[in-house]
Formats: sequence, structure tokens, C-alpha cells
Amino acid sequence: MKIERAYCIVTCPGRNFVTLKVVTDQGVYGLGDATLNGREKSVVAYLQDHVIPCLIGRDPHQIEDIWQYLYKGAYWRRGPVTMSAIAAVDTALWDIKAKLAGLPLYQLLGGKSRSGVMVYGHANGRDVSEAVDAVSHYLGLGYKAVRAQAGVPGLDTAYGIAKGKLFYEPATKGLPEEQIWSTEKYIDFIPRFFEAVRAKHGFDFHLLHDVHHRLTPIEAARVGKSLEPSRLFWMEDPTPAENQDALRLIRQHTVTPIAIGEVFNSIHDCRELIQNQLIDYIRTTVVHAGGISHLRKIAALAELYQVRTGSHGATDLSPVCMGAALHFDLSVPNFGIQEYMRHTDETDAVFPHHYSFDQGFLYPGDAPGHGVDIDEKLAAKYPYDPAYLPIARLEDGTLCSW
Ligand code: KDG
Ligand code: MG
Repeated sequence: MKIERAYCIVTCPGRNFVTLKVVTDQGVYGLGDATLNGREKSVVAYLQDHVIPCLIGRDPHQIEDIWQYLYKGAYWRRGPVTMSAIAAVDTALWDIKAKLAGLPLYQLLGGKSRSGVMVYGHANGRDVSEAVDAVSHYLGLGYKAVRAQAGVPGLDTAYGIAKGKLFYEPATKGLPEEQIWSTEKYIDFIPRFFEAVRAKHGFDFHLLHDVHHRLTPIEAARVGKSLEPSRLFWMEDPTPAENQDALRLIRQHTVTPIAIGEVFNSIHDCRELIQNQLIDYIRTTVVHAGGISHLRKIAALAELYQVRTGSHGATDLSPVCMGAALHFDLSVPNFGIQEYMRHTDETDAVFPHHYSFDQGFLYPGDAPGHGVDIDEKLAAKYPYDPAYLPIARLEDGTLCSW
């Protein structure tokens, strides 16, 4: 069997997605997500100009060899563009292999290690009372785990606050939006916010929070410590992860669990954090970290150190990524939780899928492959529409991490 052709499908059913379709000479095809929010066209060019020509004529069964060929063969290693492109090929090839076997992908990954995938949803509000109500909404939908974010008093915008009710979408059309950030205001506010959430809803569900890379190590240590009475499931991205020694300092001060990794694209980005047990959850995901094959290696390393998985699952990761991630989540022994930001109805229509939500869990379904397809005719009705993530500045104008 041979790969006959492969091409990228770019569509914007409310937001931009890039999908790679790999077609074999027997007509069986596989899909991989290649979406890199705000930098979509770089991955398209990388795939079209440099990867697809090297795939034609290869045996699609040779997943690991093709992965190594694309990784080592490029000479230039890692990076979000390269690794998203490799991930798309890898995901599509696993999809093909599982379809040919007539099995849902998780069966090829060793079968089920659990019956369903616990997911967390995003509750957010412009102020405490709106956010507390949003948590009620998610608990009412059956979620066992909820991420809570609220607007910070004195700041017009805050990371994580949705424009719609269920769909948080930070990217905006046109050039990047500028937002103002104040760590001081946030640090004062955040423990009071979580006290209010626990006071209203109690402790019988998992509560998560995303700091979104905004603090210095000592500030993050203070925040982690101040949130201990609210017993968080995790505090995510407390500091920018380039400085990994920061985590040692944070660990010395707090037992609030830490999750990091949504911007990582390789096992080498997280190796030291895992081996030194500086994190509790690793958030690498299928699309940005080299696909199913590479993610399994990261999970196997993490398993040795009792670090669990908590893959990124924001709306900018397409349903193809979500479908593939669920098979991974179902199979790995050290699964922790899966982020699940729902897609809009328009997006779901472009990507018909077999996964389903019930009482706080997602189930990938038993269709052969990863169970997510694309309606190319419908996709063509939504042309690419450039959008960027915001940038953040301190109140004095200094550029900081968004
Ligand atoms: O594209 C960036 C988003 O995926 C990111 O801001 C979402 O931090 C995020 C999360 O935890 O979902
Ligand atoms: Mg995050």
C-alpha cells in the first residue's frame, strides 16, 4: 500500500483550522489536525512545500519510520511549526492504520485503561458572581471538573473570559488586540474568588485555574500557597516555562498541584520537569507535540514519575485533535484529565465526529480510526480569515506574557 496524495484543508467555521488529509492508493484516508493558532499558514506551507512531496509513494503503515524521517531528516529539529506538521502526518497515519484494521484507534494503542475520559470545562465570568454562576452551569451539565476564571477588579480585560457562554475564543480578527495586565490586582483578588466558588459549590468537584504564564516564581509561589485552602486540582502555567528552575522555587512553597506543557512541542521540553517531579500534570497535546506517537513517549516517561496527563483541548485545537486525544487518553495508564472546550455548531458540522459527552466524561466511540471526519464541501464555504491571539502590557506599557 502507498500514500497516493496528501493535501491541506484550511477552513474557518467561526475560527481557523488546518487539517491534513492523507489518501492511500486503496482509497482509505486519514486526517490529522495541523492548526497552530495565529500562525496557521506557516504549517500549511511547511506541509505543502516540504513534507507532502516526501510522503508520496511511502507505505502508510510505517508510522514510526515516517515520524523519524520527518524529524531527523529535516536536520532542523523541534519547534511548533515543524512539530505540528509532523503531528498532522502521524495522526493521519494512525487513523489510516486503525481504519484498515477495522478498529477504533484506542485498540491499537493497547486498549482501554478506563471506561471514559474525565474532562474539564471552562467556567468564566466578568466578575465573581458571574463566574460562580458559570460554575453552577457546568456542574448542572454533569461536569466533575471545572476550570474557573474571573475578570479582575480594576482591569478591563482578563485572560480566559469568554465572549459567549460555552465557547471561549481569545483570537480576534485583524491585528492582535492589546490588553492591560496587573499582577498586583490579580494576586489580591484570586484567593477571594476561589473562596467564593468553594463557599457556593463546596468541595465535591475538581476545580482548576489557568494563570497563563503571567507570574514571576515568587509571585506564583504566593498564589499557589494562597489557593491551598480551595484545594485546586491544578494551577496551570504559573510562570513562563522557558525558565524551568522557577518550578523548584514554587514547589518549595506550595502543595497546589502544577500543570504545564500546552506550548511544549517535544519530550525534551518537559523531560527535566518530569524527571525532577516539578510538575504534577503534563499538558502536551496531539497537534502541537508530534502526534500520537510522540505523545505516547511523553506519557511513558511521565508514568515513571507519577506525573499524569492533562492534555490541552482549547477551541483552537480542532475536533480532529480532540478525537485523536480521546483515544490516547483512554489508553494511557497515567491519564489525569482532558481539557474540553466545546466547539461551535458550525465547527461540529464541518467535522462530523463519533465522540460524545455524558456526565462529565467524553467517549471516543467505536468507529474505525479516530472517529473524526471532515465535510470538505462545507469546509470550502468558510475561507481562511486571519486572526491573532492578544498581547498583554503592564499598566505602564511594558510588554508582558499574555
Ligand atoms: O491558542 C492559545 C489557547 O489555546 C490558550 O490560550 C488556551 O491556555 C489555554 C488553555 O488552557 O486552554
Ligand atoms: Mg492554558
